[in-house]
Amino acid sequence: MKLIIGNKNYSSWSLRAWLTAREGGFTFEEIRIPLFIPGSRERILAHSPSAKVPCLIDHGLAVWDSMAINEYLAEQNPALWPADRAARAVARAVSAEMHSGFVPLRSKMPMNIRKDYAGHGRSPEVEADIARITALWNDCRSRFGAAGPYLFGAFSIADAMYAPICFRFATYGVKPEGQAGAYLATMLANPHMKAWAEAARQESETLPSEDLYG
Ligand SMILES: N[C@@H](CCC(=O)N[C@@H](CS)C(=O)NCC(=O)O)C(=O)O
Repeated sequence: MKLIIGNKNYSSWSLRAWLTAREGGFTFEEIRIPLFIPGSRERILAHSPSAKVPCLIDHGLAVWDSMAINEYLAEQNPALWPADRAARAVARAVSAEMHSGFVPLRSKMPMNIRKDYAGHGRSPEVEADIARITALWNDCRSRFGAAGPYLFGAFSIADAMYAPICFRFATYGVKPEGQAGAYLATMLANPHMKAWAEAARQESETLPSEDLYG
């Protein structure tokens, strides 16, 4: 298996698939293609028909888009979704909500692990996204999280989908209230998350379009 990803500092969609693959116990070769520099698009297109990362290659089969990759991995390791039907339905709902939503937060607070942008990006629309994510995390933790520290107890794809939000909250100094705060700490202490962040700090490329606040 090969996983094509972008810059670890910036590529939030890449993190969502990479973390699922790591937590799911998969062995894979990581191919990192720095984004938005001359030749990036051609290099990505050599693997990914959408010209975007992440893309998984398994025995010659290309699977692109973070959710499609995560579902593909879950078919091989069903423990990546909660076992309980109701919990699984909610896990899929919150994952889909992340995949298709939170546009204000994603545009005003792009993932940028190396930076300290505490206090930046807090438009009313972003505040609404933060409130919704906090409520959603608290709801998942209180209804489904009893068996462990993650949204649905054990690690699931829902956690992978919100992993870049955790790095954003660290960068932009967002401190969610209630169980959501403890959940954020759990995610930031996850060994795979720490390894990803450490690799992001070692990267040399900078993208001025993403370094919004200096
Ligand atoms: N919906 C896609 C989004 C993928 C995406 O937008 N990836 C960005 C990097 S995080 C990308 O490849 N950008 C390169 C480009 O647009 O040229 C997913 O979930 O994987």
